[in-house]
Amino acid sequence: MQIVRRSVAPAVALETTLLVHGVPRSEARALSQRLEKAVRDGGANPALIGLVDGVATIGMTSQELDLLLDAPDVPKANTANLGVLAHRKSHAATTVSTTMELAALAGIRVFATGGIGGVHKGYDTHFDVSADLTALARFPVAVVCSGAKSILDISATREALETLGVTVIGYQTDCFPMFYCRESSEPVDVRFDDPEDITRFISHELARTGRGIMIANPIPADDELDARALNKWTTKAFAEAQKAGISGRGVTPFVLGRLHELSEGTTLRANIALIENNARLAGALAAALQ
Ligand code: PSU
Ligand code: MN
Repeated sequence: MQIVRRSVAPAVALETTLLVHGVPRSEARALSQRLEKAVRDGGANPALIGLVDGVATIGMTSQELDLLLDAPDVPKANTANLGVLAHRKSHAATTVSTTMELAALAGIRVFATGGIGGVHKGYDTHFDVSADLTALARFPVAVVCSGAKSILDISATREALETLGVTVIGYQTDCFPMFYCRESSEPVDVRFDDPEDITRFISHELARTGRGIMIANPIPADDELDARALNKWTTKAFAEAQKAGISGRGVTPFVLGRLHELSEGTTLRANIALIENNARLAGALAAALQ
């Protein structure tokens, strides 16, 4: 695989899937700029990761992001299809799983995103488990996120992280957050209140285990959504996905997109607020990790 590495330490990895598939096209450029600024405010350098004409690019330029945003049907790359898309010289947006893989390759130890993929609801009849979970067990990167997306089965996702041996740190919380909501009924493994303490821990732990760590940073209280309204929109979005025959990699982007529409932008605003908050914390952690 051809690799271009332009990241400058201390770097924070950012993913392209949330820009290309997670928000409306019209919002993506502004969001990428906000995230880059938040990482800088935290004291580090952003490194946007994606596949540009088949080249794994760590530290994409805004022109390269434009190529992806202007191209029709950019595929979503997880660990199963990243190599194939590189081989075919395709553009691709990297998910949490492949952003972790490429960040690890470039020696980047901190990554900021919104929410990881996990175990989808109804997995007993329709098995859909994100490659993000196994990536967390494989690549030594600390992923700062707001837990798992509320569209997932949160307790099954929490159990899967446990099975895979992924340490889940709660930043100033005892509770595993649920993306748009600060709390779920699931616990974290350990609570840390001080970013410098997290830095000291992850600096040894990533090296010791060679595995990833999840740092769960709840959505800011002012941006949190009402769980009941969210549930209503989520149920509707999933029913529509099923009716439209959406499956596999298409499910998450479809459901997130419909939530943004059904909620008239409420989930989109919350999504942007939580990612920005994660980018700021990730910036501070990466700066202190040096
Ligand atoms: N966080 C967001 N929006 C997103 C995602 C994360 O705020 O769109 C993306 C990430 O790229 C994550 C992917 O890896 O959703 C999960 O997709 P799947 O469920 O198909 O594994
Ligand atoms: Mn899936």
